[in-house]
Amino acid sequence: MQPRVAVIMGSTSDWPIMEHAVTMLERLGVECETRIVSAHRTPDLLFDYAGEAAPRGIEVIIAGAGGAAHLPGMVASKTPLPVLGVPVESKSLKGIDSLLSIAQMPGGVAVGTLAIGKAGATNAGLLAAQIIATHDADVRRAVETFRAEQTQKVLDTPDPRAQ
Ligand code: RP5
Repeated sequence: MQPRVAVIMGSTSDWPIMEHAVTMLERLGVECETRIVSAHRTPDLLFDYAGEAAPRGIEVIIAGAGGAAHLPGMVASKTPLPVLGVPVESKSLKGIDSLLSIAQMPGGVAVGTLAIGKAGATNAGLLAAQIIATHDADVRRAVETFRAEQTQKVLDTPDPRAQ
């Protein structure tokens, strides 16, 4: 199957967070590919990968990185595709550095910045599916079903002591 979403990250150390984006995409039936692409360690690969993503049929790029998290912004500078940035928690600054590095883009080059860590990766997968759902009825139904089930789960267990 042709992957529609690329889930990329700066290091294998980002995978325990970024796998939550993949889990959500799989749950919603959206094909994705995963790659290590580092802004600092493999800059030429970054440029090639970002430039070739749209011609290969990728529709959304999710990019996760920590610390001096330049990957999402640099990818966005080389592609017209929507780029969703996931700040990965760093050891020294708990991901605040990652968040600010990803969010503070100059006007004219957009990165949609998610929350730090697992929730951000999960929501990047969900948001990528919602972007695709604007022109794909199957993915739209999958998103609607996921949301309805999530709502019902909360309504079914109103007492926290019963969980
Ligand atoms: C960033 O540096 C990566 O995205 C990762 O979050 C961070 C640390 O990388 P490693 O030293 O663990 O490979 O580029």
